[in-house]
Amino acid sequence: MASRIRSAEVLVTSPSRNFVTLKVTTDDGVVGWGDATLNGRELAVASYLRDHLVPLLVGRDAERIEDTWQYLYRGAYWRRGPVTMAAIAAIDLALWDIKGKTAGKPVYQLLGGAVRDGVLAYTHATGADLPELLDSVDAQVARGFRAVRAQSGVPGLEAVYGVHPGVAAYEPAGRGAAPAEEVWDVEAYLRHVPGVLAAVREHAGPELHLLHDAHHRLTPIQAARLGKDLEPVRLFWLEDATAAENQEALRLVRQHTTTPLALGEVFNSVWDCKDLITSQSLDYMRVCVSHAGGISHTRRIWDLAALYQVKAGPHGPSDVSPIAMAASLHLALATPNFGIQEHMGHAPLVETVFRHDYTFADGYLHPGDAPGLGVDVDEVAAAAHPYDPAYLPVARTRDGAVTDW
Ligand code: EZ4
Ligand code: CO
Repeated sequence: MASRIRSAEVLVTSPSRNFVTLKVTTDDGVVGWGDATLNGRELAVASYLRDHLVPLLVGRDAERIEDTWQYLYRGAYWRRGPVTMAAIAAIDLALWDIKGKTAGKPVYQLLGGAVRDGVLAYTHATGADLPELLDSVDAQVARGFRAVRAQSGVPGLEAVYGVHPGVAAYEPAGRGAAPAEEVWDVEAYLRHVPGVLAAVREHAGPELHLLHDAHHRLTPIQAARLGKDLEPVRLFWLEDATAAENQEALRLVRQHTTTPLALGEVFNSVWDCKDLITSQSLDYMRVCVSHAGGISHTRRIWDLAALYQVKAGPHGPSDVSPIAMAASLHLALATPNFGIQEHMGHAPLVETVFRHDYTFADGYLHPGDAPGLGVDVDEVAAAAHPYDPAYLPVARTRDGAVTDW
């Protein structure tokens, strides 16, 4: 007997930072959870779901995940884009969660089963200066991480992406009705960062996987030079070396450096990824299940990437909720060309709302063996933390012009 979708509800909750969560319930009372969080644009996705997709879901066969995906993607006529694809992703994750719970199996088993024992994860190290960064790297290694992303303050700049402000933990979005504004000086960054990363390598030894995120801030030729400068550091990857709306840009970077390149956290469909993958302009594709149409669409991206020896390196900052993190881990465990999962981690308050089965030990994450995705949402705890506007910062160059943050 087909199980029908009885209801779908959107929860917006802010246990220290904002999340958009979808709860889908079937006729027989099975509940599936999805993540629709889009940092700084949360309510747009909540409305897309509430006002346009939820009414279409009620009464549909909960088992027909791919059919629902095609219906919502093609049926919109207006395809792609972060809002649309995050909304479809939330439904897709919730339906995979339901399928797993109905079958009594963890989702990775439904995806073909594990092809590895654990999911290699990297986390973030951050320091206003070098001594602080080295301490932060040591602390993450002491927690068991075998791969660490290193981000450093830059002399003369008050705020730098990936570097915590004062004593607070780093969180990309800041509270308030409008974005904070930061000053960005690319020359100062390019003068400072190669020496910092060389010192981190020297300190950490040859085995630790070191990563660095340039956050789309360099021109292609600046990115090429940074990649070249960093070759002796043997980075695991240089991330978002340049913006890639124009995909030719990455080809130029590629021609000049053997530093491995990763990109794509802001992409949301296979069409965004296609040229970079087929031209082998990068080594790791960064799309995340919750921003790229869910498990159903992301696995097609990973399959295309496999043909070109490009690996999966999914985005996993604090704005990807534990639901999407769990989904990413199920897919990673079952994907042959998986490379590494970002795992920034969440504040303890987040974990009181989202109780997850996934675990971390000795450098590896595992999604756990609970049926479905393995995440439960405490709705009472969620309701205690209503939406509180927060925005990613805006950056300006020293002359006051808006630039990429
Ligand atoms: O800036 O998720 O690799 N991780 C990142 C993140 C992004 C935020 C944006 O919401 O680049 O920190
Ligand atoms: Co990034």
